[in-house]
Amino acid sequence: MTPNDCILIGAPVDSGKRRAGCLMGPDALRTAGLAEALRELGHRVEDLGNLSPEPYSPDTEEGRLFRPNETAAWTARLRDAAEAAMERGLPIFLGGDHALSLGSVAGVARHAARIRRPQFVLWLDAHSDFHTPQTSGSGNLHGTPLGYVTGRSGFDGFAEITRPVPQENICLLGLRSVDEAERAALEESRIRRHDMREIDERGVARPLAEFLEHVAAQNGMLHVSLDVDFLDPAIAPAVGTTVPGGATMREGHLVMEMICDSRLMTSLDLVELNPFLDERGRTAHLLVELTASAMGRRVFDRPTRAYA
Ligand code: 5AB
Ligand code: MN
Ligand code: MN
Ligand code: MN
Repeated sequence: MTPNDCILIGAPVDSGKRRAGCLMGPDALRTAGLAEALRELGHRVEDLGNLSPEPYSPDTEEGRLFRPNETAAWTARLRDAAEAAMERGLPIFLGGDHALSLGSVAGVARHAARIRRPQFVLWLDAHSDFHTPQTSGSGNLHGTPLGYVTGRSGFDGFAEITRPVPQENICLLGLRSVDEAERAALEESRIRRHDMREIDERGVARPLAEFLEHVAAQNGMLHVSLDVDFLDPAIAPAVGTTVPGGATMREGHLVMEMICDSRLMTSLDLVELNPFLDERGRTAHLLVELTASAMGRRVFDRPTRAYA
């Protein structure tokens, strides 16, 4: 793989849901050897350390939404950090809960618009995260990033989305927990979606290959957002929102290896790791291994990439 300038951006966002602990994620990923694994693959690595949110008025904890001011402040900071990092290399956002993707995706989409290339998003997650603050039943904003970046309304107090990601440029893979309001909105949308049943029937490679070919055909930028709960909780226990029946170890690696072969990935989120719930660091280590697969670790080079 051609060496990349990897820019590690610690984003200890913990305001996207009520169960605390994701703020320890960036340091767990560092401790598990993320930078070393990337350097071993020949990449240059710069670690920007941990960001903090822009100044904000403290949340009152009284409303239906959980900590909207804090998440809006993170969104503004991360959007600018993402846009700036895209100028210099391949940003890897070390989460932090999935609310960080309101900012990371908004920022990379702005960069793509500026250089006049289409932005695509691959969402690896048990959940569809397509709520708006109004449709969310929990009030937890980690369930809303795709609603925000596609330009759905209702995100009062959040930076305005000037470059929405087109629905047809988004692919959800791994779904097995979708709320009724999300299902209705998804069915009216052009978002591509593949649930675990489809993965059982067709394997993970075919739906993913279809999407990657679509991205390549349009010379797109590809943001990959990896939520720990994409993986089965038996192999990745360190997450607050476990849903049984997730991707296996090999399905996870295959996805990342195919992303690597496609050479399309231009930015990456590693989100929802809650080290407080981990078992001897195994989930953090798995995320490092998966990132290595996406960034060039392999046994043999493959002569072909046909998954039809
Ligand atoms: B995650 C749920 N849909 O809105 C909600 O982990 C779960 O970033 C959201 O995918 C899960 O609270 C958000 C029930
Ligand atoms: Mn999830
Ligand atoms: Mn998620
Ligand atoms: Mn989760």
